[in-house]
Amino acid sequence: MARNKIALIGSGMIGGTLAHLAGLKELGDIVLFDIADGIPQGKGLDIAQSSPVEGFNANLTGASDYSAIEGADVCIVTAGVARKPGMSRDDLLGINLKVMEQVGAGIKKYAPNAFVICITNPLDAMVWALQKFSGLPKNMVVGMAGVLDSSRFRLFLSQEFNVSVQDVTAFVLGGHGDTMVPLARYSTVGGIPLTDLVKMGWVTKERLEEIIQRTRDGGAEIVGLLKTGSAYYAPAASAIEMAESFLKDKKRVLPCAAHLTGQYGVKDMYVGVPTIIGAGGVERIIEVEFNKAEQDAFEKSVAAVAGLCEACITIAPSL
Ligand code: TXD
Repeated sequence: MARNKIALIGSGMIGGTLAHLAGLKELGDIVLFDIADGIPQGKGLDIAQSSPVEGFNANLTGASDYSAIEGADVCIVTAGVARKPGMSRDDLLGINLKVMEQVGAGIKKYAPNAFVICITNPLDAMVWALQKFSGLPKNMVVGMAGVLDSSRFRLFLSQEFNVSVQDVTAFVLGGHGDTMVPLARYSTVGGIPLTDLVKMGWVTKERLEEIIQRTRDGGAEIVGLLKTGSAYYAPAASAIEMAESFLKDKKRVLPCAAHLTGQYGVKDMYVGVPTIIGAGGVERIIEVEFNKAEQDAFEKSVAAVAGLCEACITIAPSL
């Protein structure tokens, strides 16, 4: 059986880490793409030169021409710019929206059967625009945010309780950003919901609220430390988990920004919800019941995403 082909559109910090992880996990042959000529070629060659030492088999190539992604099974999109001092959110949105238009056209032409994972910020609006620009089936285009946000929540909880990260599950819904909705009722340690752990005296409500806030601010905490960029190891690992579930038809239950057609009362928008990812892309969206507080938080988050989509339509009326 021929190897799968993984196209990484954007070969910056996350793109390079994605290539390294995809190689180490032998997910397939890897094409790094970027407009910055030399970067994808250089990173591809560097990682390929680690393969004899690590003992993995994968061809890694770099390109600045979309024809190189032809026939890709998975495309992971990180192309774009990150916010720099003095830039408004709208500036970032405008620039990255143009990038999504180019990327969408490239995918439509050369990899129309791919499973597409968008990472570029502002995530929920960019994945929505990318699906429209590419014209790919909505179940084959998803955004990565929930796996990362949940992973951050899981880490902080495991540290708080001094238990293995493996035994902590977490549930984070809504848009990626300040309004994300970590759900304590559906997050567990060894199957015990956090709300029960509060009753059992493992953690106070106040302390849990602090951990939830740290999760919401997870991206900003890293930016504050790095100063020159944003997180890339954990975002790359998260997208690889999604790609692997698709390629191996694992049917993992993963929170992703998925296209909603009425679920949770939301239509034609991408918002973070629990999904099942398998060979059919997003095979199912899981709808859970909210209590009043959760519903309010989710609606607030959806409103923030809707605002971003409206800003996109103002810039690109064809959307
Ligand atoms: O949870 C999440 N979704 C995120 C999102 C978590 C962390 C970071 N997140 C966002 O991912 C971040 O705000 C950025 O929008 C993306 C990529 O982050 P990364 O850290 O990898 O950014 P880099 O290092 O700046 O890389 C971006 C690359 C860079 O090499 C540019 O030359 C390239 O994108 N680029 C392009 N490639 C192809 N085509 C076009 N038009 C293009 N424009 C820039």
